[in-house]
This record gives sequence, structure tokens and C-alpha cells, in this order.
Amino acid sequence: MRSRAWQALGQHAASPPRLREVFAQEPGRGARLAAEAAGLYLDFSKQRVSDETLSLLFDLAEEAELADQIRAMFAGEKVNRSEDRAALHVALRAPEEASLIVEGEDVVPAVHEVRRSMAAFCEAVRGGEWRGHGGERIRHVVNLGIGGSDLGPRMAVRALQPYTSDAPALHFVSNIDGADLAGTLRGLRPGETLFVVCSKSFTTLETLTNARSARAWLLEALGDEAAVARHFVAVSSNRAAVRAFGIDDANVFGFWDWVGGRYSLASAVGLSLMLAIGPERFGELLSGLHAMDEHFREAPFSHNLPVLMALLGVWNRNFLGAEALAVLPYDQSLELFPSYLQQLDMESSGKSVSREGEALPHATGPIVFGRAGTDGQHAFYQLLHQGTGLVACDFLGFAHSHHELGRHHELLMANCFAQSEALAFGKRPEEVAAESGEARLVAHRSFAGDRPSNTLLAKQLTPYSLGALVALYEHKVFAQGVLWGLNPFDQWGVELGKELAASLASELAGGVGAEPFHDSSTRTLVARYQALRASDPSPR
Ligand code: G6Q
Repeated sequence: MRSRAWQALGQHAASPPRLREVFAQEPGRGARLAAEAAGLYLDFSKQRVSDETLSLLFDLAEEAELADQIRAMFAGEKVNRSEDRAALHVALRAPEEASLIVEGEDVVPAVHEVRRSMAAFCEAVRGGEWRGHGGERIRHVVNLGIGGSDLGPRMAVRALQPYTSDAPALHFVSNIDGADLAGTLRGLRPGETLFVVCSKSFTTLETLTNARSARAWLLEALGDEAAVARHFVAVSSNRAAVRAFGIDDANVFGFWDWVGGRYSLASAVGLSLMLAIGPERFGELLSGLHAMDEHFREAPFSHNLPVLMALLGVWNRNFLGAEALAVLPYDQSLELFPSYLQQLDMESSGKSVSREGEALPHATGPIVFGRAGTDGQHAFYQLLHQGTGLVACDFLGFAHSHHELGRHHELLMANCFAQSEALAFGKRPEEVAAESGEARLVAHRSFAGDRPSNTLLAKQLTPYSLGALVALYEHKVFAQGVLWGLNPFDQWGVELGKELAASLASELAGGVGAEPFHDSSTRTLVARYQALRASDPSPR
């Protein structure tokens, strides 16, 4: 049974506003349908919404008890019901004088204590007091982690590269494919390399496999077990497993089970980012995150950026039929932002059951993809403009570049604004015909328009604005999950593949797996693989 607001939106969606018409009717629409917070300006005027649409969407938020859910999250209630946990990543960026309670305990002092030990460690490495086993300065840091323990810091280190002078070079290895680790270690010298083993559980197959091989690489060169203490630190909430691996307790930076992997950038998972940009800049990132947290908690929904983006996301997905969301940063430094967001959004919203475990009657998370502009324009934008399906878009741009070079920046931003304009307003067949005499090309050169987009604009990509951007999407994803009635903090859908892989790994090694029979496709593939494996590899 659909809710009343859902039904009303369904009826309203039978004839959604046409963008040419609504812009013609209201000259001030572009300035009015906008909101701003923490230095981020959101223009949502190019969404197919009218005031009535927005009012129906606010009814939906009310019906879903969004305000209450936001309060519950900030209050440290167990909003992650299937795992019986709070999701209190906002505590990670709360100022020292704040207090946030989880199970009767104020967690803010512990957060700041870990932050101080991270800062002391990062200063020591960056300042050259922390040296390798043989006395060499640390010039390379390799973060070994995957998923939430990789994508956030990897994206942020790339995004904030202009703030990394005086830092060791940062590398990220995530894949279990040996090519990832081997390719990264090639050219590095063990004596000046520090590994950050980043794993909340410290049981993740990829990370531990990479960590063991990295340790072997180090010991082969340095020949002394004692070297591990100077070249390996860990970020984890599983101290016992870290100890068993051989990393000293003093070199472990902890976090808590109320921090979900993909929401963990501001926790000790950000250690490699702090090594890259230093504790002060890391503090600025936290200020940006916190400013957006406060905005999300306090601003009325009509001006609340994460809430507006969540409501528009549901409108596009469920009522206009958009199956995908393209994230399009017009800033090369944000080239990893789409893959970071892919995890945040798809792992949070790719669910078919409600918080209570009942089948949901509506579509949920869209496919999220994207690429830094303008490269995407020469790859997949054709489908955005003229494909048969609908793809909603988020454009991101900045007024200042860190690399002012001739006219590059204005050409970049001209492209950013041009694309959303083209998507929204298109080009009618009669306009094409009036321009060119070639009748046979009119259909090919026409653009239907009415393809919705948001544009986020900020002054410059800084630690602060990156923090605000990350929190904006975290809260948008959470709010969207509430509107859909699902739990955005669990990820049960990744388990089955892991179980089968464990079984197959033992079979490939000649042992007996837990699923010895499999299906005929998997059996045949395994047999074919083993036969190929028994033959000599191709010559290089
Ligand atoms: C994110 C997920 C997942 C997790 C990785 C790494 O929300 O939980 O991507 O971050 O599986 O887990 P560990 O940090 O425990 O190694």
C-alpha cells in the first residue's frame, strides 16, 4: 500500500513541469530555486519541479518522519537496525566542547584523543622525526585498505593534492590482484616506505593479503623483524587481530563500531589523508564536514541542501523514471569523487527490503557513475542528451582553480554550464531546421531537453569545501534512505560473493570447498581455468 504523499506525487507526475515553460513563466526561477550552506551553492532550478512538486515532496518527508530520523541519528540512537548500531559519523567532526552520547557515554573525548595521537604521529612522519628502521626519512606512504578503508582517503588525497607540499608521496593499494601491490612497490625503497594497514575489522581478505605480502617485501630487504614496528602502523577497531599480525599496540589508531566504513573518512581511516595534508588542513576538512552537519540538523527542509537533494533524487528516480545518477565534477582533482560516491550511494541505497525486512514496493538506489568534465563529454554524454533512458545529473564546479593556466578554467566552466543548459532546454526540430537546410539530419540534431540536473558551485576546492561536499552527500544518501524506508548503513548484499569466493579459493588450491558441487557453469569454468593454469603462460 503506497503512502498518501507517494500517491499524490504519482498523480502529479503524470504531467511534470516542462523546463522551457517554467523558465519562461518565471524569469527569476534560476535565482529562486537555489539554496546555500557551508560555502556550497545548490542550483536546483533545472529540476523538473514546480512549487507544487516541492510541496508534495515535503509532505513525503513528513510522512517518512524524516525530521525525527535526523534527530535520532544525531542522538546516537541505533538507526542501523539490522546491525543493532548507531551511525554517528557526525561525532567524528564535532568540536571538542560538544557532546554526543552513544549508549550512555559521551564519545567526543575519545574522538579527540585519537585525533591528537594521529596528529602527533603525522607531525613526526612529516617532520622527519619518525624514521625507518635504518634511520631513513619516510618518503612514501602506502595505504593498504579497500572499500570504505580506501575510497574516501584516496579520493581526498587526490582532491587536495595542492595542499600536500612537504608530505611524503601517498599511494593506495586496494585490489587483491597482485598487480596492484607489485605495481605500486616497484620503484619504492623499503627503508623509506611506511605502510598504513587500514581495516576496521582487520579480517578483510584483500587488505590482509596485501599487508602480508608488503611485510614480506619489507623483511626481504631489511632482514629484521624489528623493522615492522617502524614501517607498519594500523587503523582498526580490532586490536587483537592487529597484534596477531605483529603491529605494535602503540602504532594502532582506533575507531568504533558506530562508524560505518563508507562514512569513516573523518575517523582514523583519514590517517593517510592527514599524513598528506597535515593535521591543520585535516582540521579544516572537519570544519567543513561539521558545518554541513549543523546545516542538515537545523535548516528548514525548504533550504536544507541534503534534504532537497534527497527529495529531488526520489522525484527523479521514482516519479520521472531516472535509473541512473551521473556525478560530473568539473575539476580534475575530483576525478575520484564519482567512484567514492558510487560506494557511498550504491552500497547504502541498493536495497530491496525495508528497515523491517519487508519487500519495498518502489524502486530504490539509482546506478551512480561519472567522470571529471570535460572527458565525460567525449565519452558518455551522448546518452545523457539523446539516449532513450533518463539520467539525472549533478554538476560540480568551482570559481577558482588551483592551476590557473591561460583560459583553461573559463573554458572548463563554460562547458559545465553549457551542458546543464543543453540538457534542460534541448533544441527543437524547428530550431534545427531553421539553422540548417539538411532535412535528413533534423531528427539526429534535435534534443528533447527536460533532462534534470543540479549544479553545485563553490569558490574553490579546499579542505573545508571538500568536507562540506562529503557531508552533503552522506546526509543526502541517509535522507534518501529514510524516504525509501531502507537502512542506508548496512551492506548485506556483499556477503554471498565473499562466502563463495572463500570456498572456491580453497578448491582452486586443491582443497575441498564448502560448496563442492556448485553449478555446471562454475564447475566448467573452474576446470577450464585449472587446465589453462597447468599449461605454460604465454611468452611475453
Ligand atoms: C563500507 C563497507 C566496506 C568496508 C570494506 C573494508 O561501508 O563496510 O566497504 O569498508 O569492506 O572493511 P574493513 O575496513 O573492515 O577492512
